[in-house]
Order: sequence, then C-alpha cells, then structure tokens
Amino acid sequence: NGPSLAIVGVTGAVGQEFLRVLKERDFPYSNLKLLASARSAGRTVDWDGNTYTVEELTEKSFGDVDIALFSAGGSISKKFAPVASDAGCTVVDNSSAFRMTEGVPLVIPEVNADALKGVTKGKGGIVANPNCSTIIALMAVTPLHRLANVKRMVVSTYQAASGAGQAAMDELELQTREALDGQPITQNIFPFQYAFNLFSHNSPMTGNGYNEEEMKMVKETHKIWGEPDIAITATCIRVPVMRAHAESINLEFEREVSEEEALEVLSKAPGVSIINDRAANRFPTPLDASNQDDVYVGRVRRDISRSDARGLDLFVCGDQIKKGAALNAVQIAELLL
Ligand code: 11C
Repeated sequence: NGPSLAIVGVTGAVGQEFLRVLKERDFPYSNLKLLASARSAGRTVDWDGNTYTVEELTEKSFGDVDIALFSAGGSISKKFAPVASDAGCTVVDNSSAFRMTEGVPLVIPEVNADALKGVTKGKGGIVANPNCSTIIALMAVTPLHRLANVKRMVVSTYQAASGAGQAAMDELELQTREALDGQPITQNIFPFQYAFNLFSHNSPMTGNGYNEEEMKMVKETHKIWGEPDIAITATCIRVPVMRAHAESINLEFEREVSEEEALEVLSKAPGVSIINDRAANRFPTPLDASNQDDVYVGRVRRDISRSDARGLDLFVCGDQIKKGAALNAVQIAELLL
C-alpha cells in the first residue's frame, strides 16, 4: 500500500540518498520507478529486496506515478516537472528551477509545512525543496526567529564537496591522495586545487557581486518565512569537507535574547541537536552531522559588538545530502500522504 513513486536522477548522489532515506523511514509505496538519462537507463539497482532496472526519463514516464522526487538538475526539472504535474503526478523538486516561482511552495517541513496546504499526492503540482545552505541555516534560526523576530542575519558558510555532486566528492578524495603522495594534482571540476584549500562558492557570480548561492540564501529565506524585508547577507565558501555544511550565523533580534533563552528554544526544536560545551571547547563539526538527520547547533553566544543584547552568534552543521536535500524532500513527500 502507499503511493506509486518515481525517483528522477536516481544515479546521482542525492538520488542514491533518496533510496537510503525512503528505506530508513519505511516510506510506504505501492510501486517504484527509477528514472534517469538514456545514458544510465538499463543499469540495475538493488533496493528493499528487489532489483530495479533504471528506465529512461521521457514525457510518458509519469502517467501512473503519484509522487516523483526529482534531483537531476535544473534543466531536467524545467522540462519534465511540468509534464509530470500535468499527468497528475505531484513533484518534489530538489533543483532551483521552481523555487522562486509564485504559487510553488518552498518547504522545510519543520519550518513552513503550512505552505503545502492544498497539495496532495497524485493530484499534480510542484513543491520545491530549498537550497541545502538555506535549509541548514533555517532549521536553527527559525525557532529563534519565532522567539524574538530576526531583523538581520549575517551568514558565512563552509560548504562541503557533496553540494557540487558526486564528481566533486571524487575530486576531493583524489586530490587529497595526490597531494599526500606528492603527485601532480588532477583538476576536473573546480578551477582551483580543492584538497588543502578553500575558495569562494563555485556558483555563477551575479550583478551585485554576490554569487548565486549567496542570493539563494537571501531570497529563499524571504520566501520561506514570508518576510521579504528581513536584512540578510551571506558569504558562501567551498571547503574540503566531504558531505556536511557548516555555517557561522550572526543574528540581530527585535528584542534582547539571552543565551539561556536561545538554548532552551533550540533544545526543543524538532530536527535540531545542540553541541555546546564551552569548558571542553566542544561544538558541532561537519563529521558530527554527516549521515545524521539533525542539524547541530553550538557556539551560542551573545554578540559582544552590540550594547543592546539583541544579537547572538551561532555555529551550525548539517548533512548536505541528507537534511539539505534527500531527507527534506522525503519529509515533504510524507506530508503529501
Ligand atoms: C552547494 N547548495 O552546496 C549547493 C548545491 O540550488 O540546489 C545545491 C544547489 C541548489 O554547492
């Protein structure tokens, strides 16, 4: 029992994580279709006791599908998500193609599940999964925003290889081996050495000097919170970490917020875990968050640059492939049931 499911882009890092998360959460399904480009069609995938053959994604793929999870890049989503929706399939799209489209809900279940009102399985429609950096930040910041209204947010990210796909993860691993072995460094994905280095996020630069990743954090937060006037600025950096993003976040609130009050709220927030041991200098790390569902928060401290006690600093880590992508999408699909 359960809906008929499809995964578009099943051979990618997020596609593979969809399968792991569906199994972990015992997601109910009556049928599963694995879809990918013609290049990957015919490959077999063992999952949940069955062997599936990957089928080529075509415009006819969706007639018998209730929910499709898409993670095959923006251009595939642009072309096939509307086709799927017209065929009565409800799409949860992990790409940026429709995030800012009016009428398309942009959803983090713990934050704005209400935005899904009226969307259900098997009735068509597209729901967008936010960018991973946005999801990880808002999991930690939204409970504090509800407490005391964020007026301004300053974010600096330390983003893992996984955000740029499996090929970037492979490049980080290969370059690390090459560097340790004193070999010439192979550069296929990034125009810089990645191992033992870091650099400004690889998304395209926009006209205002911010890259697209930074602007996604600004615009998606405005849409998810439904508050376009909150001041947000971001600096996004790629660091040589495999699969969990870290973010340093400075917040200005409408009123004073104590460290204790913030920690109390965060300790009750669903999907949030706290690692905040000052005595032991023990705070979240990307490895704490890797392969975990929760977003980890620590270094919660008053911003001493302000005299009015309306500022807090935090450090946040979350698994980019899991809560930043596949898990969030599967949680959305659960709400569609
Ligand atoms: C990264 N956030 O870590 C990116 C990857 O809009 O879904 C995902 C881009 C997106 O590089």
